[in-house]
Amino acid sequence: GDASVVTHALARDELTRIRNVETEQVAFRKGLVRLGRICGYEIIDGRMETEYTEVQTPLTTMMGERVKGLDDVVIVNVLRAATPFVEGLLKAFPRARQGVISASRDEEAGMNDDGEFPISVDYVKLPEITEDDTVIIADPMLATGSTMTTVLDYITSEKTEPENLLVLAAVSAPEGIVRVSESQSDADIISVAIDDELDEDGFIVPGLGDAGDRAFR
Ligand code: HSX
Repeated sequence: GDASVVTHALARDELTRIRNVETEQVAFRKGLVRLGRICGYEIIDGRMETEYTEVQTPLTTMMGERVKGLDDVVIVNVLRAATPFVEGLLKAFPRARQGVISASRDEEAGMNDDGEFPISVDYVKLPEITEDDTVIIADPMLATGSTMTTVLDYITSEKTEPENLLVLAAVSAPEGIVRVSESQSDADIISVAIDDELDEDGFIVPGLGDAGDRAFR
């Protein structure tokens, strides 16, 4: 898979606002929702096809255009930070089926020598995936990539391979992009920004802090 950034100016605008340490909980959450919606529109614009179809207006008939594949979308919510991000994505994909995976880093254990965290997975509920599906795994942060590679293992162990497998993040670290690309060649990574580095605690720098805490605490 490849890695790309969302180039829409509004995506950069929203991300800059939620990076700001002054942005409090409600504004942070709303910003993540808006960012999710913009990312959804960008996925539609960049990756989905349209088809021409006749439409009857009140005055005449004409050729209109519809987006194909909007009924074949699965959004996977990586609890908990992704919840507002997914709420935004659902505005772009209102008929998407949803999966939920509760996966989190064992922060106590810390990073191992390979820069990886142990991941605990507490709950997994996925809809059936078909070969026509575009599966979007949403998590605002891709740091070491430990969480996402674990989540991807659950998706790729399903019996059917989806047509498109997308990892969507707001902010990624180069380390996480490398880890996901090396372990999951089928997944394309889409991120609003790719930041500089990880600190010794595995936090993205400059980043936006802990997205889950900023949205929910
Ligand atoms: C945060 O850490 C995010 O929401 C992700 O779920 C996770 C990313 O860290 P990593 O596993 O990529 O290091 O809770």
